Amino acid sequence: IMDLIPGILKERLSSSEIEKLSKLQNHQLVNFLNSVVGLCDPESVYIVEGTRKDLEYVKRKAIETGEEIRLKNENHTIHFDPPLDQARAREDTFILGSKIPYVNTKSREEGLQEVISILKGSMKGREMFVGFYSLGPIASKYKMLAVQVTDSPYVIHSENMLYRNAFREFTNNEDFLKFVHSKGSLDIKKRRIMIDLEGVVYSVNTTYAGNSVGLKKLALRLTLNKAVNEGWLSEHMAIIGLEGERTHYITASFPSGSGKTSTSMLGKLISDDLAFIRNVNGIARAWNPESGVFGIIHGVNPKDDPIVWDVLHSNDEVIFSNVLLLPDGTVYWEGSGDHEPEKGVNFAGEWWKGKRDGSGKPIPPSHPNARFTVRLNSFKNLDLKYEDPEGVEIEGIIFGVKDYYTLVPIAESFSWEHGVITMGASMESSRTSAVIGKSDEMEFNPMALLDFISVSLGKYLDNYLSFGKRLSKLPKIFSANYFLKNENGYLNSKEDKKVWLRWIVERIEGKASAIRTPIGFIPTYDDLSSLFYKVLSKTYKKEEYEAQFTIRLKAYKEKFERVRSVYAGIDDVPDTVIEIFNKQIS
Ligand code: SAT
Ligand code: MN
Repeated sequence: IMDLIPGILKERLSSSEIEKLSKLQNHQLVNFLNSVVGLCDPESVYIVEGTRKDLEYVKRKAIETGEEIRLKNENHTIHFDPPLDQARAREDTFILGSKIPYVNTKSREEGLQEVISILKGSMKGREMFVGFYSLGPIASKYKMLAVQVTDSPYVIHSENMLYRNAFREFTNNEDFLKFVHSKGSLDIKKRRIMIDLEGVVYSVNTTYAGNSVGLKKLALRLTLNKAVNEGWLSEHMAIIGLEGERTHYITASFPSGSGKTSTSMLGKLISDDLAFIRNVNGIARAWNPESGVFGIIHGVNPKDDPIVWDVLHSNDEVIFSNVLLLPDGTVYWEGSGDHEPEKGVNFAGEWWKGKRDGSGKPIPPSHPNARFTVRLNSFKNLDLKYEDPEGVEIEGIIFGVKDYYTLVPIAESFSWEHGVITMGASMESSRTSAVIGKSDEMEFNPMALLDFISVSLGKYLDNYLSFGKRLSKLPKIFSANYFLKNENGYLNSKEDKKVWLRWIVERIEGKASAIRTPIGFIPTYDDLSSLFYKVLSKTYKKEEYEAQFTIRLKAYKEKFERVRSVYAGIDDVPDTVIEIFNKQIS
């Protein structure tokens, strides 16, 4: 058995690790690991089989290397990313291959050469960890296997919480996705994330999870490509069960930081971020490739987010990242409702009230993209169907944006095509702090996939439209916007989204009526007024309804014209897309 393991790899494995690896008898795996070891030159290799001992070992290493610091609650830790590495690095992330409009690409040869030269010897003196996971329930025939290799115990620790361990599944020599990550020297100038659609992703000189934890958004580029080629959907969507006469499952696509996680806390939780959707016997069924949540912590407070708040204050395992560490071993983040402390330690080092950076800008105590990492089974609203190997039936899809100027709070499309094109493919949203750069500028973000799309938008939409054609029962499509404003500020309070979700349930059950407008169906005042009373015990005034649901026709028209011109400039966009825009605009 040991003869199967080639030279360089074998040198770095202790006998206990050889024993673990030998259980799998997996040539593809061993060859892959051998090539990474040859390239990155770690001192030793640790195989994470997933036993309790392994999980403890990884956590201990995260603390010993200083990547995590233990908090007062001994199941909680804090991790800091470097000051300029607090979010997804859009400019440093490339899909390898030929040019695609709206996708950051690099030629395969050039990209591989570049990243491989940076990875050369990058793990010297360090231990390399190997983790084994499944995207989706282990018992599902649709599961996808993935291996993460990294010199960061924080990355593996996060993955052990966010993904299902699947070590035992690697005995069958099935194909698996490959993720190679190294902290390297953390030199931002040499930060690179190269995505080879053949199934390997390389990431170096970064620790922010959106760039380093391969199975999250790096895998999304691979699975999206696979889905488009195979006729299913791999989406940036939450999956939520809404109570009505029975539970109705919907998916919800929102750009990071515009209400996706908070929406998923209003129902039975299946997923807060990612969804795989397949046609199973004519029905759209969805499941969560993940088993945990890497959520934005900014603004999480006990009144608006009681469920998340409880998880963060429980004795379950939590990794906080880029919040403020206080002298007593607890943490603080902005928007928690707690008093802002005088001093502490944050991503930029020692912190005190009023501290400024080199350019004179105030340094906030916690980063706007500070995060928490927890397991799904810590949430009291978790729906056990999340482990269903066939997923849950999807009856509705929400495309949500953060748009101060145009979109009504909730509307339903006329049809699958109309929804996919004028609601999903037309998404424009205020830029989030989850991406490095200026936030709050409006940007084109179709299906909340701007950063993750790995194929041409034409090909992507073509797949979406034909996916619908093959279903015998079509989910209804809705657009949502929690952020509409007028001169006096927001037109909605945070809790109003509960009413919009209830309207969706009533539409699915055929109970609520609707008004046909040029942009789709909107709720009637009478229905909403009774729902506001039922759901929030609130009186809903006619003036509020009018302010929220008057269609801002000029702004809608301009938006559709902008987006139509985007699609008109892309070669392979299906004719239906432009036709539907033309019809919508006239
Ligand atoms: O930064 S991540 O992409 O991992 C999380 C998110 O923004 O959705
Ligand atoms: Mn996300």
